[in-house]
Amino acid sequence: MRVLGNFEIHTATFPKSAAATVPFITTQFEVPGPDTAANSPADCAAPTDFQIAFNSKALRPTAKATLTSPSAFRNSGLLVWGTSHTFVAQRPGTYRFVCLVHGSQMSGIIRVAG
Ligand SMILES: [Cu+2]
Repeated sequence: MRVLGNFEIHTATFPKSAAATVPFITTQFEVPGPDTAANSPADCAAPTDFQIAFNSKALRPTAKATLTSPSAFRNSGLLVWGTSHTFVAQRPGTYRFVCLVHGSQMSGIIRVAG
């Protein structure tokens, strides 16, 4: 399965449930070292240190692009115009994927026959 970038940004991410566990955008409080989670500027000692950031787990492709289990996390990373990502199905099953940018409304199913 090859997914192509187009005029918007997308990801192709397995499984579909990743839409609930891997946010595309995260919010945080800038501190020395790893930043800490914050829901709003009010959570920060200095409100100007509140940040909205892209989640690197959503942006980067996974090292493996093989579909071996419907529950295994596989991610194309960010797809933009002119880019593509290829997944290789290695085991039969029903694989549900989602776009982490657009959420569960942008999803699909691949059925791999045995
Ligand atoms: Cu999308």
